[in-house]
Amino acid sequence: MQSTVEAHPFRTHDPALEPIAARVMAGERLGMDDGLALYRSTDVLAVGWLANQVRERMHGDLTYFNVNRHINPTNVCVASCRLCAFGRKKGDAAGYTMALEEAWETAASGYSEAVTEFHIVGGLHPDLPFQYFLDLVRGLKERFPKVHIKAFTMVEVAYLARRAKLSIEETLRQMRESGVDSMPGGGAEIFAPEVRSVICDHKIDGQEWLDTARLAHKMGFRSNATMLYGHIESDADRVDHMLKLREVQDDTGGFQTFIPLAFHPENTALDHLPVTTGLTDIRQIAVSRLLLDNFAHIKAYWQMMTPKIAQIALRFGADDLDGTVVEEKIYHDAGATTPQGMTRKELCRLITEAGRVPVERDTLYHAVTRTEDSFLIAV
Ligand code: V47
Repeated sequence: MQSTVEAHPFRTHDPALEPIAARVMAGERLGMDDGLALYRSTDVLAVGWLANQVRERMHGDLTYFNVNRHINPTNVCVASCRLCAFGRKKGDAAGYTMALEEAWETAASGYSEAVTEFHIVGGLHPDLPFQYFLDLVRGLKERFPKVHIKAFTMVEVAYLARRAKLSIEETLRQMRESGVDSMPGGGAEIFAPEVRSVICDHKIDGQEWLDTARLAHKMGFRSNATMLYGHIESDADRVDHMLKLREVQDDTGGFQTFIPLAFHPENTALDHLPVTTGLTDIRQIAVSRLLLDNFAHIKAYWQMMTPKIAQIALRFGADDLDGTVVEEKIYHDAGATTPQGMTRKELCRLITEAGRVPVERDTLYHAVTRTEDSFLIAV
């Protein structure tokens, strides 16, 4: 893809950005101090301009989206994370756990376009055996053999391994055998221990999350990576989080896309915190694109940042939009007012009106070609 760098010389009123810009243009790697300068710069448009250069160098105008469906089999969770409005203690009247038939019906329901991906995550249930999750996935594969199953965060994998008294490797092996194709990026939150101990003290620590991802990649799984920002973390914690992901990526190449997730405080134990602003969200997209030079994709999760901000993010470094989703629970329990799902047509409109070219992809970023009848859901 032709670079537009020469045609548009970089201009900024922030001298701290000049040396960073020179390195970005030369394709050199940025570090902690650069990350801090990007967060602290008063010239957010210049930061976005630089991220857009990298985005266009990598993908031109191409913007990826997929037709997926989220399935959350249970919200019962032992973790009680302060960041979370979704989880419920066992015995809570608002807790739910889907019977297997119900989960399979959910997969088939509520959408007229053929999904290419099921995204499955849920609470850390104290009683559900590992076999339930294996049966859930196996049943989905039997009913929807062509649909890619992206299931279980590194946190769930580690929890299921502990409960089943299996090694992480054996747990991943059995997951693969049952039909899990790749893993979503959730549960990473912020790796810094002093932040993690406040927002999600019962989850695996950051190092275990990274080690589990590394092992999964070495076994041939692809996964995504996330970062939860906009709560009590510092700029340095965010940069540190992304540099740790970059280090694993140097080793494995297994991460597909990075998804910064803005904290939604409503109905959580941290509901005194303010919500992030639009500028914080698009700056985060830009800094992600600039620091994560070995990640092919940066995803704007419209459920979290609203379709309007997600559209702007496509000019600040993002090249990837998640997805039709159909029924989102985690953000909506935390007060999100965005729609629960979006059609393929609406996603294409968002992308085209941002001056970009929509490409429907599958989970592994192969372009999807549709025929008329492929819009009917396979049951
Ligand atoms: O891990 C939970 C976050 C994540 C809140 O891999 C919250 O393609 C904000 O990981 N406010 C789950 N965030 C969602 C997730 C995800 C989403 C879209 C695509 C992919 C992918 C992964 O949501 C959790 C946590 O970081 N979260 N509660 C909250 N109140």
